[in-house]
Amino acid sequence: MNDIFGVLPYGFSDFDLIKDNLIDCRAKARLLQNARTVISVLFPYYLGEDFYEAANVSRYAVSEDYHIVTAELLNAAADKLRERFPDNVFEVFVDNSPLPEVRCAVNAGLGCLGRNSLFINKTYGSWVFLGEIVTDRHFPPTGTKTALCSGCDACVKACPMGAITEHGIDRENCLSFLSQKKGDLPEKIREKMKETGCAWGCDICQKVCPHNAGAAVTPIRRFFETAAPHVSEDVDVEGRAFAWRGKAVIERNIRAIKE
Ligand code: B12
Ligand code: SF4
Ligand code: SF4
Repeated sequence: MNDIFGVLPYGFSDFDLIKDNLIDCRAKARLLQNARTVISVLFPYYLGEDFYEAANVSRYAVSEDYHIVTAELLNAAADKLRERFPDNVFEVFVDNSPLPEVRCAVNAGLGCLGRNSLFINKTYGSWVFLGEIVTDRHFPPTGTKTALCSGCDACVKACPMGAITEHGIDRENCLSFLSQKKGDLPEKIREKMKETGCAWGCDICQKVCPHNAGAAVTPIRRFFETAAPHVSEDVDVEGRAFAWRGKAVIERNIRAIKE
């Protein structure tokens, strides 16, 4: 399979393990009725600290929109799988999908679940995007046990919104969620954003995580080539992770962190 996924870490898990945890969304209709295996693929995106010195958006939004990059890589892999296994179906998913992606990657043995609700890999830390190929073909599972982070609570203590609770993320209170909301933001949220200096998303619960110390940089060259860490109000949103919300939202946030 290395000829299919190249240097990207990947693993297999039984679809049955997540069939009761599917997320309700439109893409659910694309799920195969007789799905057997989820192939989880990791897309590391860490560029190294120097790249983020002038950043005013979250690290995941620094390079070209990951939905575009990962979908291209996953579709190319799915095409190769279709050639090799012509009797089977291979369906690509990323982010906006019925698959609980963190759980899938943990099930495939690729890493552990963080208290910050994110997936953490030994080499790349939590600086990875997750994508999947679902198929009706059986592949032997590569994970056998559920794994949790060291539970140091650094993320819980560092979260400026107190959004990491015993029951997971209080998403309505998470700055990442709030930065994507349309309309006016309450003054206290604008102030929090200004304190963090981040106009899109939030990285605090990842920056403090000891599993991210010494994370390896991405082998995906395109993330380096397209890196634009500092975003100004006249940014061209085309091809950026914040484009789907429209220009007004990122403009509003940039004003908020400058106020
Ligand atoms: C909705 C969403 C958000 C929401 C809510 C996030 C949340 N944690 O609830 C908001 C907008 C806040 C958000 C923010 C971010 N997100 Co987001 N988000 C999603 C999305 C689309 C769905 C998540 C979801 O609803 N899952 C279902 C609910 C039920 O999950 P849950 O409550 O967390 O519980 C799950 C796990 O805890 C796990 N679990 C619980 N108990 C146990 C026990 C065991 C033993 C195991 C194995 C698992 C397990 O299983 C549960 C079900 O999946 C996923 C993509 C996807 N399809 O999965 C991306 C995703 C999770 N997001 C991603 C990213 C990058 C982010 C941000 C880091 C972006 C940023 N820098 O601002 C932040 C991080 C905030 C945070 N600390 O979570 C990546 C995470 C990559 C990674 N390494 O984990 C994903 C996977 C997208 C992708 N394709 O790469 N996100
Ligand atoms: S992304 Fe930011 S606001 Fe959201 S849980 Fe993590 S530290 Fe808290
Ligand atoms: S900071 Fe600590 S508790 Fe939070 S995800 Fe990382 S190891 Fe787990």
